[in-house]
Order: sequence, then C-alpha cells, then structure tokens
Amino acid sequence: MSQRAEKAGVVMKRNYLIVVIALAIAVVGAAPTSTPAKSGTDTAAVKGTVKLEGALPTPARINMSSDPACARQHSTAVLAEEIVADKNGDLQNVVVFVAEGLADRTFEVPAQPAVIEQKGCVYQPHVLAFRVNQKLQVLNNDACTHNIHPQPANNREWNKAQVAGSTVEETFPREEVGIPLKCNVHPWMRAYLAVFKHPYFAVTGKDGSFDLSNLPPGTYTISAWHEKLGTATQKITVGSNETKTLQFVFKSRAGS
Ligand SMILES: [Cu+2]
Repeated sequence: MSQRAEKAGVVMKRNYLIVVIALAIAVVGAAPTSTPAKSGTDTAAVKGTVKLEGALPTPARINMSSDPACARQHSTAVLAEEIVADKNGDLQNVVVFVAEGLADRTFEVPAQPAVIEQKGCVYQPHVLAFRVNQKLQVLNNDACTHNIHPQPANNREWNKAQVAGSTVEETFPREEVGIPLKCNVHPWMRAYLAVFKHPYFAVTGKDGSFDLSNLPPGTYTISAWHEKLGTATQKITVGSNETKTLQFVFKSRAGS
C-alpha cells in the first residue's frame, strides 16, 4: 500500500472512531439541550463548544533557520498550530458547519473578501472559512517572497509566487472543507481553507465555541472538522425561535 493510501486508511479509521464517540456522547449524556431564544425573530440557532478530551499534545517548535528573513521576525519560539487547546480542553481551529439540511436554498455571496495574511512566515489565521465564489485575498506582509499553493481535492489547484507586499486574489467555485494551503518556499507554512455554499459555519476560537445563528428552523446534520482529529457529526432539529446547544468532543491521542 502506498504511504498516502495507508495514511488515508488511518485517517478514515480515525474519523470513524470520532463519529462513533460523538454518537455515543450524543446518546449517553450530551443530548442537545434547549433554551428559549429571544422573541421577535423567526429563526433558529445551534451553539456550543468543541472540546479536546485527554492530554494536550506538546506542540512542535517550528525551525525557520533556513530563511533568516523569517527567523529574525520572531523573538520567541514559534509553535506548530496542529492542535491548539487550552487547559480546559477548549479546542481551537475547528470548522463547525451545516453539512446537510438546507435543501436547495441559495444565498447571496458576500461582497467583501475573505482575508488570509502571511506575516512572520506564518499564516494568519491558521484556519479560514468563507463562501463559494467569495473573493479570497492572500496578503504578503513579509519582506520576503512567498509562494501560495492551495491543494484542493474538489477545486482547481493553483500556485502563485508572491513578492513582498503583494496581494493575490482567487475564488473557489465548489464547496470543500479542509483545503491544505502551503508555501513552496517555506515548508513549515501551513493553513487550511473551508469553502461553503451557505453562511452557516464557524471556526472555533480560543474558547472553543461556535455559533450558528439565523438558521431556518429545520433538521440539520452539523459537522465539526479538525485538521488532525478528523470529522465528527451530529443531527439536530431546531424549531422557530429556538436555540439548541451541541458539544463536540475529540479524543486526544497524545501519550497513547
Ligand atoms: Cu513562504
């Protein structure tokens, strides 16, 4: 088996495990709870948190010595952002989104661009979610040349050299979650993109929370995607003017 196929097999098994865990949690103790929403709106909301259960892996230190222009921009160690969580297990950089349930509804594409920045030879943010056909602006706020190279599975791959101070603009015409973004000049640079046909998505921040508000009432499949921990999925029904809470739990494999 090729290394890639073997890796895909591992990822599939891991994803399966996470789905099983998520389902078990949904059945056993973390059934969605309901709280009344504010009156005056005819919309539903799904809110909640994403947690990492178990030991937090020690993040790797990034070695930028191959490009002093990058290294000298940092006075402290730069850590890999593969798994970022706080001491309470609040898990950052998880894309939580409506995977199913919106039927054929269509939504206007936002006029303002989604923006990702290259600064200190690191992508900011590490995970960016935006809309199909929405402009993606890639900024180079470094004094060196980068090479911006997304590697999608469902969209066209492109690859552009980007001199200091310049901006690249592109769009993605198809939905896709977890597009790796890399720089061919600096091997440590890594970000992930998620592209949606609808506006019901969020990327968890430091507190691990997400908020999918202004949903039409209905039954939805909600997914949570993490670059290393895979995808967890839960089903939920929300009524008019109702807010429901969901929790996703990913198992840490640190120390195992
Ligand atoms: Cu670069």
